[in-house]
Amino acid sequence: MYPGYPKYRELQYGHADGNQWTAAECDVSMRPGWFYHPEEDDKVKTVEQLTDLYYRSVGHNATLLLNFPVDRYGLIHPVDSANAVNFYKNVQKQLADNLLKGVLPKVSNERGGKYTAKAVTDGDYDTYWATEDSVTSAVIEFEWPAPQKVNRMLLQEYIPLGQRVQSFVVEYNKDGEWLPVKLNEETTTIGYKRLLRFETVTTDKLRINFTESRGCLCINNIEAYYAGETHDVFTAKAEELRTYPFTLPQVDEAEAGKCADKDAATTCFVDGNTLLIDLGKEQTVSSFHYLPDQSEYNKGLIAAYEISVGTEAGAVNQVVSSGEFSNIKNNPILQSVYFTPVTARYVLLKAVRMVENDGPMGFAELGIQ
Ligand SMILES: [Ca+2]
Ligand SMILES: [Ca+2]
Repeated sequence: MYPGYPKYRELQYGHADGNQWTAAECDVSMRPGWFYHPEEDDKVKTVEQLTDLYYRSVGHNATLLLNFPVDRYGLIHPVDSANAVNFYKNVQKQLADNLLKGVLPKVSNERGGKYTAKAVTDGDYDTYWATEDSVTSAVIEFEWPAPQKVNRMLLQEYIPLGQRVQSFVVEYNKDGEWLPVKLNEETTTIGYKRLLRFETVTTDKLRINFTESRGCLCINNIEAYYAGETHDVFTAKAEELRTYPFTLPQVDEAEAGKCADKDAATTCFVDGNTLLIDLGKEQTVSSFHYLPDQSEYNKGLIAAYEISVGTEAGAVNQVVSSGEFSNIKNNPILQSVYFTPVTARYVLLKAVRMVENDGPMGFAELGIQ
């Protein structure tokens, strides 16, 4: 790599199999452009926008480079200055009290020697928990003497030894059952530093299930926080809905495409009361997302459901969740169901009860994660 390197797409996305680790840089201006214009004094990035930017850059393994356009006197405008200072204070406040400091975790595998689990909460950058050479998946569990509110996590890999983690799930314990936290971002990579925002949970047990890694795990730091209640939204819009790729084997292909086109205005209608979803290969599955028909008639609304999974098309019978899409008739927004992560290729949705008794089920969008 050198200045003027022409393969700029590689610089943006990198190579998963590359042999060098490079820090990414997130280059942003406080204002709509790179120069000062008085008519943009009311378009300066707000504290909320800057805080969101921090989580999406610094919290995603990158450095944040914030540009301040100076005004015609060579000064930073007071609005820019105040928003930047309050942004800093806001991040400091959200990540003030590390709830995992000194908590001794339990792990499913440990290399031994100095690479023990307590290295992730000792506040020392150069100590890390490692698994044995052949072990590329493991669980680390934290327990508090009393339930805590939590909605942020910070994870770090010991980057001098490379970026390894390929997927993980953060789970909390609710009445003896492990459930994934609700978040609106992928949990695939960690790298130097990853910050996660998720819907507040109150729990005495938190765990991270590292499901896939390119080599044994080397994790040097894990922190958890309660940032207070913020305006972050953990329910995705149709165009932002993340999902594993899938097909609907029992539905006409053109019709099936309408629930996977990221377009809330197109709806796939399916006769009967079951829908089989094929992920093409086995995946770790922990949530089901369903955007109902968004036309003014909201056709084919499902009122009560049962979700099953399986590894063979003919035996999709392990029930992972059942319940009601409450208030779907009056408020047909994206419905999300979270359950204990399970390995499966097929997901079967059964409409146990429809809002209207006749007519097909309607799916504007579907997502499986
Ligand atoms: Ca450490
Ligand atoms: Ca659609």
